[in-house]
Formats: sequence, C-alpha cells, structure tokens
Amino acid sequence: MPRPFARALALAAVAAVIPLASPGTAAADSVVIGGFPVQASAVPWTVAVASRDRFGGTRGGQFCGGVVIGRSTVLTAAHCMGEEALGGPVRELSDLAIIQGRSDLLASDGREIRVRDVTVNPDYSSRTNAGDFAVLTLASALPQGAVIPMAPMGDAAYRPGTSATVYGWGDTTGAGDYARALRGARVEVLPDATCQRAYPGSADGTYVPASMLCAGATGGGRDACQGDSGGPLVASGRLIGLVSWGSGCGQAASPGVYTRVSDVVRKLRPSR
Ligand code: 4AZ
Repeated sequence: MPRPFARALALAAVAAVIPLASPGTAAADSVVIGGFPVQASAVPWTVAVASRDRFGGTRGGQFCGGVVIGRSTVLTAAHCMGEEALGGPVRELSDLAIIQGRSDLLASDGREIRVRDVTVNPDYSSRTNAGDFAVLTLASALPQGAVIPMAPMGDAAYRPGTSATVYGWGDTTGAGDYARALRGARVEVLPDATCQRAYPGSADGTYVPASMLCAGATGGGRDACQGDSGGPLVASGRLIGLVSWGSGCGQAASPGVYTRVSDVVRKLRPSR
C-alpha cells in the first residue's frame, strides 16, 4: 500500500502506533475528498508543512498542513510531528519548513520559511488523539495579512449546522491520490453526539468533545483525508479546527474529527 504519509499517531517520546484510517472507500471523484481547487493567495493562512530531506521533492516535501495564527506562529497536528509520521525524531529534521502562498507544490511562488522551533502539546494523547496540535515557530515573520483569527470558546462558528471549509494538499480519493495543488472541501459542523456515536473508543481513537470538533457532509463524499492533517477548518472567517483523524475518508458514517481550536486557545493562553 502506498503510504507517503504516516497515518498513525505518535508523540516524539511515545512509540505507540494507532492506525488512523481504514482503507478508503470514498468515491473516486471525491478531496481533500469532494473538493474544489483553491488559490493559496485567497487563503494565505493555509500552509504546507514540508521536509524535502525526509519526503523528497516530488511534492515539495509536503507531508501535512498547517495554519498561520501569528506572524511567526503556525499550528499543525501533534501527530504530524511524531516519529511515526517523520520516521524519526523531529529534532533530527534539519530542513523542516512551511510553504505559504503557493497553490502548486511544484511551483516557486509564495514563500518557504524554515521552522525554528517545534512545541508539541504536552497533553496530546496518542491513545484518544485528544489535544492533537503542535506549535511551529518560524525563522522569519509572515505579513500580518497571512494571519487568521482563532474562534474563541463560545463563538457561534462552533455551532452544529455551521458551514465550514477544510483546506489541504491531501489524498483526494482515499486511495493515495495526493493533490499537487491546494483544494478545499465544504463540510458542516456536526453535533458532538454524531462523533461520540461514530467513535466511542477504538484503536482509531475516542471522540473527546472538549478537545475535538466533528464535521462532515450528510451523506459523506466531502472530507479531509491523509496528508491534510494539521490544516485548517474555517467558518465565518475564523479558524475552528485542525484536521486530526477519522476512520477512512468521505464516508457518511465516519465524519472527520478536528482539533477544537477553542481548546488550543485555552491551552496557549498563559496561565495566571
Ligand atoms: C489521516 O490519516 C486522516 N477523514 C486525516 C483526516 C481524516 C482521516 C484520516 C478524516 O491523516
């Protein structure tokens, strides 16, 4: 099975292997499943997380998504920084970078900026997948216009029924067909109960409402997939989720699970 992107979660220090996605059965026309092409300039906060040393140059080294939340700060998924995803400890990756403002991974527009520091959420659980975020500090600052606001706790954008869009360069079919150019897919915020029923606890993970957000399309067909991890889920111009996990891609009974950004905001706030 082609597996350019690890689908299992691991903390740098924890070698637990948790299969994320069962073999996809999503529709062949469906990315990001069921998606549409997006110009990176229209979503300047969407970035590719890349290492050519580790993943080669055929996709510019892209292996995960990320989102710009400060001029020098990018959020991605904790599991993207794990040994299982990277094939070794992240500190051994000397060319970890983000690519911003570049739709086509093989083009040379936009910017490529080295990652100076990686902080994986210390509370990330590779068992449940709760707290799946990491903070990347960039070696140089992006323009303020590239920064997207994070929706705080209680923001109406988290309400079930809200229309949201997920962005990424991930698998467009569930069969390992990775996008060369950025795509978006329209999904809907779903009630926690939907994901609690779908993911009561298995080797894939456990839906934890406080730190996860459930989103998908009624009837399936539109979803994030492998390679989209760490990328943004946006509603009403605000960041509400990071692509995290799910069972397969685009299947009606298995919605996408996202890191709940209000929980990230809470954890990043300096405690008094
Ligand atoms: C993954 O393996 C993955 N359908 C990401 C998102 C989803 C499933 C798997 C959601 O990175």
